[in-house]
Amino acid sequence: MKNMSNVTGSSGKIPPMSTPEEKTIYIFTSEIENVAEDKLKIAGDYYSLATIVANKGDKVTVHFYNVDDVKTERHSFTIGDPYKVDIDLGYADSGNATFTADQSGVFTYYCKYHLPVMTGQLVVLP
Ligand SMILES: [Cu+2]
Repeated sequence: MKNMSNVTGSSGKIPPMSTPEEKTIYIFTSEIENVAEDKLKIAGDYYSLATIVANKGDKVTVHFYNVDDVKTERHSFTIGDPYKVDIDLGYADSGNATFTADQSGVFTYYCKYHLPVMTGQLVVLP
């Protein structure tokens, strides 16, 4: 751990840890085989990527693919405030969304159709 007083500039403010960059993320729907969804009352679906890490200020583009083999199954990649992302896909569909990660913190992304299991975390480092 660096002594923070050494990294403050002449303005007295702590400079950003990195310069903003463009990040491109690819996420697929995925499924645990042989989950008896009706009996267990839970979905076996998940995202191919459980965590997205970005630095504050990054321009993040998410490409999301519904590769579910069930033709009636929809999936979404959704983040609430402050990013308000909603990629909602039918069978064999794909979509993308771009946002600037201007607020640091941990934000849940989730599929509207397969809660509580189909979730992940967007981590925006300060
Ligand atoms: Cu889903």
